[in-house]
Amino acid sequence: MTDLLTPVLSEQWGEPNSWKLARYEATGGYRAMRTALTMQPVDLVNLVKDANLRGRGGAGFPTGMKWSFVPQDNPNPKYLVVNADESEPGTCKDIPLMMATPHTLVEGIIVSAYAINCHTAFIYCRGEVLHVIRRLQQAVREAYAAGYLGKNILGTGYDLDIIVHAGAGAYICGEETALLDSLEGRRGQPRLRPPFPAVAGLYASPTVVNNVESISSVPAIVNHGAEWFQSMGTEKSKGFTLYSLSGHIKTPGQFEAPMGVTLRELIELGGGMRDGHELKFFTPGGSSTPILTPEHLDLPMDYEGMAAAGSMLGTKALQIFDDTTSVVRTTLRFVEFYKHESCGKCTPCREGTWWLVQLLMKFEAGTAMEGDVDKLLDICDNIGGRSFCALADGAVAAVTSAVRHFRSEFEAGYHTPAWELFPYEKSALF
Ligand code: L3W
Repeated sequence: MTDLLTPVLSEQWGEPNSWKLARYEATGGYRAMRTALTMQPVDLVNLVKDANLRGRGGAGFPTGMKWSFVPQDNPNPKYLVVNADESEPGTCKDIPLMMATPHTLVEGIIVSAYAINCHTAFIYCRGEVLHVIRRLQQAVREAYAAGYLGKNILGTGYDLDIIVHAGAGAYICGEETALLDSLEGRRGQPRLRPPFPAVAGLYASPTVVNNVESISSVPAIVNHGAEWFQSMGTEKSKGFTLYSLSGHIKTPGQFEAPMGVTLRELIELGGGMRDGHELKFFTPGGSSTPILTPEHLDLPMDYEGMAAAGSMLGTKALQIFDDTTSVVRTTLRFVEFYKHESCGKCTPCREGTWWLVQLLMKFEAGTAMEGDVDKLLDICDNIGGRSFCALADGAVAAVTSAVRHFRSEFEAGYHTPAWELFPYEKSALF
């Protein structure tokens, strides 16, 4: 099975001192930067477009196309902001990447910033992960000392500063416009789009916001070319990516594989389901992506495969739940998260997630009333697509997909508590 793995980003993970500059350079690091700085920025944009790298932060928007939206005739400074605010339940790929090989990200930033004519880049990292922030700061310091950042990088005349910014621990700041508000010093709340950040973002200037994994994938594309990247993956979803497996499998962790592997293959890579139990449902890409069931085990885990199944690839964070799990309880836990993290700016999200939690608690306690499943769906109808950003849609996706696949389990909540049907001790994660 391990021949399925394509370790590019994760190749050096677990090696001694993988986070240090000397080790990174000894394994070919900063070669892409040297090549890129001899190229025309527009050629770099075209290279990433040709590779068809799609954003790894959840939406899968083509990275090169986003870069090409930056209006170069705008006199304002151009900014690059790395979204390192990883906080979606289940999502856990960017933090290991930044801990193990922060220089991959720093090198990716230098190449990407040069491509869009940017001289100030930010890494917006969630504030709770102090160890990650320290590691990033150390890598940035090393890069300055080596002449890879600052004025006149390697004598090319190109200047770039990187600022590592610690957020204050709000999930909403993973939404790109809320992140920009937070970076500007305001309370992190989403803005209406358009204008998209690529046109008017940080300080109303053109700003590219990309996820950590997207930017970190750029040096390998520069080193090996668009064709090499295109040789991996499926027709419309190219390249390698980090799949994160958690939950009821034997060896959870990160698995870097081509786009389009199946969940069956990933579960095998993760050592299989825990003994004596079967898959009941899973999230393909974090709690915002509609849950899927064993009938979807053999679908390609790519953007198209997941969309065809009525879900999304999202952040490729697969949370695996076996037959001991109450889908009602899981849905409640997910929605409690969204309720807690709702920024409160728009009513459907602020009030709607609160109502969903109230009702789901009744299902969990076995005190829901006949017809409450329809009420649940009705509340979802009044939230979905009516909020400022995708946060509330995430809550709705969790509920509607759970009811679609397991309606009878919700109806059992009219008379039986979830903890009687699915005792905690049996479903405990280890
Ligand atoms: C210029 C246009 N730019 C779209 C850009 C847009 C954004 C990207 C995707 O995220 C998922 C969901 C959440 N001109 C453009 C354009 N763009 N049209 O493309 O945009 P969109 O609207 O498809 O998705 P979205 O609402 O930004 C939805 C997840 O992303 N999410 C992401 C969190 C990521 C992190 C992280 O990276 N650490 O936390 C947040 O909502 O769950 O699955 O850049 O500007 N015509």
